[in-house]
Amino acid sequence: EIPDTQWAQVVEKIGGPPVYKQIPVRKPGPDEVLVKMKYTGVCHTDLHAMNGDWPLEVKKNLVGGHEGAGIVVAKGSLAHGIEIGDHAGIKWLNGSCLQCEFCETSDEPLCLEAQLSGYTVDGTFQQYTIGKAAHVLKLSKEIPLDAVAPILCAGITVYKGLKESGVRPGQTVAIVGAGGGLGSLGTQYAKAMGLRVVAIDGGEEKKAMCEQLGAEVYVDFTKSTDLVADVKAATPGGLGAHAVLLLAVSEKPFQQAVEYARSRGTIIAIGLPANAFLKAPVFETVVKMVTIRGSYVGNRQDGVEAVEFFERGLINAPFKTVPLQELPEVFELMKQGKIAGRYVLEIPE
Ligand code: 8ID
Ligand code: ZN
Repeated sequence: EIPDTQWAQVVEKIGGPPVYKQIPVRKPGPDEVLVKMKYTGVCHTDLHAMNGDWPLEVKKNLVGGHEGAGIVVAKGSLAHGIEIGDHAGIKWLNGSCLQCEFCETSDEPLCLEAQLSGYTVDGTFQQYTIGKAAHVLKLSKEIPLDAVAPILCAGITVYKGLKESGVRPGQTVAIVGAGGGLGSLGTQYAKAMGLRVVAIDGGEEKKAMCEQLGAEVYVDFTKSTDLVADVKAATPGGLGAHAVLLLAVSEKPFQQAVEYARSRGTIIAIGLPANAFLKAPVFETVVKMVTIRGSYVGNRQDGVEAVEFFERGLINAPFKTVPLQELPEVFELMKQGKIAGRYVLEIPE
């Protein structure tokens, strides 16, 4: 029995805070499923959405959240490949048209009709979330729903970013923002892929976490007096990083990465600080033959692969669990840059 109303965190005005209140439970359309949420991660994107940081319009009265794991409780007549009772993940990409050139060539995130969980459609900060059947990620019942939640955005995104960078086993990746949600998972995926990690972030708690997760060197951007030199010194031969994953919510690193990238290296922009620009010295970019590219979540198969790494026990990033009611407090800590790893919200029964 699915109730008519449910608890949700609703952003009623730009800047928030979200309001914990009762709202209706929607019925799934023909090509949709209804997932009873058990756990959801809190991504910095949810804070950007609440604050209206980006040049992309946010749904009014938004229920945020886009890394949710739960159980399918209802489905439409055209929802194939997933059944009531299956465990399922809701991702940032809630749906896409499935017939444009991007969808046809496995670039669903680039679909012009893409629907985004917790941004253009209601997301996972509620008891019952709707997703397009073609895009929900079916999860085996052995997978713990709390630990897998952050994989559904953060994990997929960093895994895809590492693939896009073209780095090979044995090479070095500098992870900027390594102590955050994406960064902690990025370090684990990099290790699992046979890469060497230089972690860049601030503070002792994040240092301890990054080292425990397998980073070879931690460079503290709040303490270093010459970050470029410190990062280069941490790479083999002092030549710089083969790849740089930019995950920080700060513009500075986006302008600095070329300086510690190795010649022929690749810089992957993933973090989305508000009103920020990528700026690079033309001279160094040219004579070092550096590649700079963006990477945006992942396609459906990237999701399957990212979860496979997790299922094989290769990904163990720390997370803290608090009830859905405490989302405003989590956002406050996130604003202050005080979260090492990820927060996961437990959804009430
Ligand atoms: O598909 C995508 N491209 C995608 C997917 C998911 C998330 C992009 N994102 C974006 C988010 O919207 C956000 O802008 O990635 C960014 C990081 O998300 P997150 O990991 O969820 O944020 P966090 O947990 O707050 O971690 C950010 C870390 O950056 C560090 C902070 O200390 C924190 O640990 N940091 C900052 I702020 N400035 C830094 C600097 N100058 C820095 N680390 C190193 N150098
Ligand atoms: Zn996210």
